[in-house]
Amino acid sequence: MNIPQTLIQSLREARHVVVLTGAGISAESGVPTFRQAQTGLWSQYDPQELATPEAFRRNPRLVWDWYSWRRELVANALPNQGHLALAAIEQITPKFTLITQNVDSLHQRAGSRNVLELHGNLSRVKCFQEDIVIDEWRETAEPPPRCPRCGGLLRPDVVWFGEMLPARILHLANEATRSADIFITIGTSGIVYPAAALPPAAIRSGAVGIEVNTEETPLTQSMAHVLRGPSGEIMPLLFREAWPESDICQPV
Ligand code: BV8
Repeated sequence: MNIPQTLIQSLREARHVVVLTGAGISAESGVPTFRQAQTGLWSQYDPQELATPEAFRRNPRLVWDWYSWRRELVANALPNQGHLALAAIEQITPKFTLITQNVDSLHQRAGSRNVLELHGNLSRVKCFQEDIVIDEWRETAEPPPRCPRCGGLLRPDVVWFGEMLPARILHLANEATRSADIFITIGTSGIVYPAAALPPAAIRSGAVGIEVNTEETPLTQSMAHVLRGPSGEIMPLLFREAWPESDICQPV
């Protein structure tokens, strides 16, 4: 792929690089995206149907088991070159903010530090009644397990459709978006809000917009640069062209 020199120059000179990632950056780690048909047991379900409080109230066991299957899948996945390149860019640029819609911890496992998780994290569990994170619970014969404090059902600490995003995280994401010199969207279909409103907001504030995606999205038209292809190949290439003297560390 030929990366425009103007893009490379903007990246090297940027004071604040902001990145928004979606499920596409984890695809090359073997973690299915929301748009890919779900594999096997889950192929009959639409993620947008399962990732809701209504689905959990209707069938807590089914939703809990879906997240347990995803937790297992993610635990066996490794960060790929796309995640690692972002961790390397964070080390080199004066200021770097990584905003992710993903709940799989792969950015943190790749070494990224300043990560804003808009939609929570699969590895955390909270009480459905009290809305507080629970660190320890007893497994029960009939999942989901119960809150040791109030006996309510436990649920994954992720943001479901129809639920508000964590206010502080969203505030920090909006603040970073407004001050970005460069805003790179990677592996997101750009249709879920309020996350999808961030790239256009950055461009309106004067950022250079870059999209890294295997397909066109509703965000494509507004971008200054579109790098069409898999992020696991494009991001290391971008890093090496901008900082040929530096290296991308391997996962710890
Ligand atoms: C909210 C966590 C205020 C859970 C997720 C009606 C009622 C209620 C709300 C709404 C409504 N209408 C609209 C809304 C707002 C709604 C929304 O936006 N709906 C959409 C469908 C229109 N949003 C919400 O509900 C949000 N909350 O608005 O609260 C409110 C409250 C009440 C009432 C009104 C408003 C909460 C949204 C968060 C939902 N939780 N995840 C979990 O993980 O289980 S969303 C989930 O799907 C992801 O986190 C992500 O955000 C979203 C889309 O997934 P992507 O990451 O983009 O992945 P996707 O599969 O879609 O695309 C992958 C992309 O990668 C593709 O483009 C593909 O081409 C590309 N790709 C693939 N491989 C590669 C690649 N790119 C590069 N390299 C590769 N190798």
